Amino acid sequence: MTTTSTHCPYCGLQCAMTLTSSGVGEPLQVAGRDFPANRGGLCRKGWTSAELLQRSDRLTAPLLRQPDGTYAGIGWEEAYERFVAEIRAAQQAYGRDGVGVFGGASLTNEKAYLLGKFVRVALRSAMVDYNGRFCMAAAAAAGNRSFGLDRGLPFPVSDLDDAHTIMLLGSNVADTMPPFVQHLARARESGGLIVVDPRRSATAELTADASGTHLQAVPGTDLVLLLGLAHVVLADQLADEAYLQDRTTGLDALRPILNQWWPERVESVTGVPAERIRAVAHRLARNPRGTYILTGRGVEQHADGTDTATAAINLALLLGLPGGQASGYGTFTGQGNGQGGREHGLKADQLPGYRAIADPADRAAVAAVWGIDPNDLPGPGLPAVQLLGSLGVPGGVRCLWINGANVVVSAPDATAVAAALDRLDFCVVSDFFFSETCAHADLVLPVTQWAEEEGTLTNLEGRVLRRRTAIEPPAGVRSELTIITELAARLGVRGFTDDPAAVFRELTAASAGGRADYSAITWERLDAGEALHWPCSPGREEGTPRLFLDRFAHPDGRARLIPVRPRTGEPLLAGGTLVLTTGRLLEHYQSGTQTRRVDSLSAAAPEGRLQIHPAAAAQRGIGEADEVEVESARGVVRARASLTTAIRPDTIFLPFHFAADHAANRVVAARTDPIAGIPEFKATPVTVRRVPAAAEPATTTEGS
Ligand SMILES: Nc1nc2c(c(=O)[nH]1)N[C@H]1C(S)=C(S)[C@@H](COP(=O)(O)OP(=O)(O)OC[C@H]3O[C@@H](n4cnc5c(=O)[nH]c(N)nc54)[C@H](O)[C@@H]3O)O[C@H]1N2
Ligand SMILES: Nc1nc2c(c(=O)[nH]1)N[C@H]1C(S)=C(S)[C@@H](COP(=O)(O)OP(=O)(O)OC[C@H]3O[C@@H](n4cnc5c(=O)[nH]c(N)nc54)[C@H](O)[C@@H]3O)O[C@H]1N2
Ligand code: SF4
Ligand SMILES: [Mo]
Repeated sequence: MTTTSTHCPYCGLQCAMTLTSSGVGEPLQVAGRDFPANRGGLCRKGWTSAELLQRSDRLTAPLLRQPDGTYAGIGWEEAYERFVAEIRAAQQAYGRDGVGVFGGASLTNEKAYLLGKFVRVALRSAMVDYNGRFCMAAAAAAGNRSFGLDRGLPFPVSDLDDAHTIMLLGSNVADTMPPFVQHLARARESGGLIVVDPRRSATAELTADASGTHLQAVPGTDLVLLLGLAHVVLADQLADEAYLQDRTTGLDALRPILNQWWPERVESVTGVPAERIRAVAHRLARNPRGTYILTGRGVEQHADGTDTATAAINLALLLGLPGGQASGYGTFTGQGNGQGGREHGLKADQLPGYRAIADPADRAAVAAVWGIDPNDLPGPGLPAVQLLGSLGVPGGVRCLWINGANVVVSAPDATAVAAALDRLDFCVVSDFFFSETCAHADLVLPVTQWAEEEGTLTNLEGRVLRRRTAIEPPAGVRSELTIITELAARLGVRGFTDDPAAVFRELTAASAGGRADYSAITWERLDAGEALHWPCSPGREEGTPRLFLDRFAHPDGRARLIPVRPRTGEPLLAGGTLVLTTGRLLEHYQSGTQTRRVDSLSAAAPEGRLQIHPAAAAQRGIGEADEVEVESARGVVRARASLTTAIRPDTIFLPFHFAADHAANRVVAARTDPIAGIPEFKATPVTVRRVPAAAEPATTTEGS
């Protein structure tokens, strides 16, 4: 028997687990392992994660699409040669930016770093971005703008254990990070759990036990709600004047905006009663020590996501929370390596160490590590949605490598994305299963899974963790580190290695002096179990569990209060439309490539039901379990209805884990936040109608 200590393959909580093998070919046994984030707990996805290692539909050879549309297994040598020939052809015909890469934040730090380096150094293309753009981009942009730095939680998760008041905006941790719920225990008991969600989600339900608060705001109105809370803080003199004086700038520009958002006016927009707004503001101000404000995708995945996250930070600053010993603002990093993925150069505008690709000093620092002239580094490329929009059109990317994303399911306007992939001269997808996106590839490359590889990831609190090999990969699969190194060699570029420890050493060197500085972190220190939160650099070897205690990261050490205003334009609800919001089920992960293949998870949640209020359903003649169509300007999605009073009557909810006719992203538009480029996944105006059973006349289904 061998036991390996590692972490779950899925979300950003990165629960610690052990994998025990009782022999070659035997299934691995999963057990929770003690660790501050999960304290031995795992959710259903973690418990069943090892089932995916031995599935018979695992990809085990490169697949090349044949003229008749079928796929034939080929050798790795042929796969590399073909891919390189296509790269050369596309770059010759269309220039360097004719080739691009779409990455993912499930990749280890080493893979993310090497892939970013490959694009900039071997392809010399600007065109790289990743699915973290769909996820963390708004809160990241807001953190950078307000604090001068973005780390999801700027404090250890376990600090929350002592909190008496926690406001969660648009986060459903009870389903998305179940072991995290234990960190809410004290706030729940103290009546200080405040959840803002248009649904009475499993997390909102946690407010029931000790008179916590659930604010059921209209989707997309969180910015107004936050302005209203901040209004009360100023009007009722609850602000921390000394903190504002010493640690912030910008109040003068913010004040006139806040003055306009008194609670009764906010109620008319958000649907949240004015008295509850006042009560919540007073609760947040009661004792700043022990108070936290946290945001999730529900408030961030909007066309005004950056401004909404900023409004949450403004509120926290007025109360004096950020940079306290036992208080703060934070956001929940979603994917397993959502934090590290955005630090090591997969983002169109960034270089390793969370450096800016447009900054001359940052370019020079990274170019020196890579042994190239800074002038040879490309500039910023296109953010994810725009990158996908550029595929196969004049001036756009013609040859694309997707590595760690299932965009045909997870990107907005999914039908258009599928068509864009089909316009490419050559499309390569690396995955361990034949995802829906693989079906649009010319070449599919099979890669290792988490338990078959060594590496590091950075969890939602900026702590760097070790992923370890528990089992040999099937013959025929390769790590991305090997694939990248082989491709670089064939492109005649040196300086790439597939040894994860060596890549880690290189990335820590490349991060030295950057915002996310890993330069004092070593593989050995991680293996010894040290808790190392970045920045961790010479002179600061113990790492930084809590950021901003003395100063914020702007040159003057102060945080910025930013004058954000509600968006203007068309109201979401007009002429019988409903607002569709989308999100997650406990059982499924993301685009579902993995969890839809786990039998117990698929049995528990075989399909994505449309949550709709009984009143909205009755108006449309929809009954429980009826098949319905949801239609927007972009397309139509099908689902069976699930009638529930847990959702606002003007709002419907669909999970996005399902494919084809059931892919929620067929109706979500590719509308993005102007600052962060994050798509508006959380508010789409739609009409809903019942699909008649085969024998019924179609005319009975008219309605909206
Ligand atoms: N089971 C499971 N867990 C996961 C994942 C998964 O796919 N499945 N993915 C991981 C990843 S990558 C991420 S990013 C996280 C995401 O974790 P969460 O942010 O918790 O997940 P979501 O379900 O996307 O959205 C959270 C809540 O926002 C609410 N919401 C929708 N619109 C609005 C709005 O306009 N305002 C407000 N205030 N709330 C709104 C939804 O009703 C939902 O309950 O989860 C991680 N964990
Ligand atoms: N409507 C709607 N859409 C959304 C969201 C929403 O709330 N609503 N949420 C968005 C968010 S927050 C996110 S994070 C995205 C995520 O969505 P996706 O980008 O689709 O993410 P995944 O499904 O995690 O991963 C995609 C593929 O990568 C593969 N994979 C996993 N690990 C590896 C690896 O190490 N290497 C390689 N090569 N492949 C790997 C998986 O098998 C899977 O097929 O979806 C976004 N889409
Ligand atoms: S909460 Fe996240 S990290 Fe923990 S077991 Fe579940 S999916 Fe894995
Ligand atoms: Mo995410």
